Amino acid sequence: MADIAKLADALDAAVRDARAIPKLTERDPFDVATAYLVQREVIDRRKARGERLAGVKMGFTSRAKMVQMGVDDVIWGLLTDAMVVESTVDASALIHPRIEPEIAFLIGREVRSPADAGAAVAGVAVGFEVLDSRYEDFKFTLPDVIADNASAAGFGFGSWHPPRDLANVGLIMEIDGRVAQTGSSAAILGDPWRSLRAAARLAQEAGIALEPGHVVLAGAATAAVPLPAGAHVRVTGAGLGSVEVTTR
Ligand code: OOG
Repeated sequence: MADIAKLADALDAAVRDARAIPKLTERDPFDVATAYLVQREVIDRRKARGERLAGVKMGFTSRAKMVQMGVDDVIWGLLTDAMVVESTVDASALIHPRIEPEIAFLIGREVRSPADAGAAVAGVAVGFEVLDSRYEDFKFTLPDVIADNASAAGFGFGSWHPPRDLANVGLIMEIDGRVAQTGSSAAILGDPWRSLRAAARLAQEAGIALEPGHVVLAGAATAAVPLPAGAHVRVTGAGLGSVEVTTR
């Protein structure tokens, strides 16, 4: 039987020391259900240190990401307020950060069921996610990446817009003025609203309440790119404006 506390300790220490660790399944294989228990335990530790749940993120909702990372199932992770990026990211506090464009949803009232999730959304925005796998070489199996909270390290979003059709929003991610990735929100499960409903379903199954003020990241529309120190990144979504971040 996997030792949840021990696995959570290893991941928690990797975040705090900004040091990569070997894949946890290498020594001690575990399944997806166990991986989610580890994820929960890691977040519980962060909460015990004063962090609050700020939302959830969906992962591997696009082909580009599945192919990039060699996995084939949708996953999710938990976001805390300490992961919110206002305008700068300290890359030196991370292991090997990457960034990817996102569509974000702002929850306006408690989500009672997956079917109710759309009506509970108060706003939509273009966003980004900073990923930082705690594993060596950014390589993992599905249970490893789930235990590692879906590589979540930080996230940001532009200004909120009224809920709208998001089936084909053009997304551009520029790094230092050069286009690094382009894509369409259609890459996110065909429509990011589908990803929102999937998040609501997973939250319900996990007994986690999606509450007013929480943010749901629908998942990247493109592959992620390395995020070096001293970079300036801008992600623009057609009709949604843009969001910028610099690294130091
Ligand atoms: C895991 C996180 C995947 C996405 O948007 O697909 C993800 C990773 O690639 O490290 O967040």
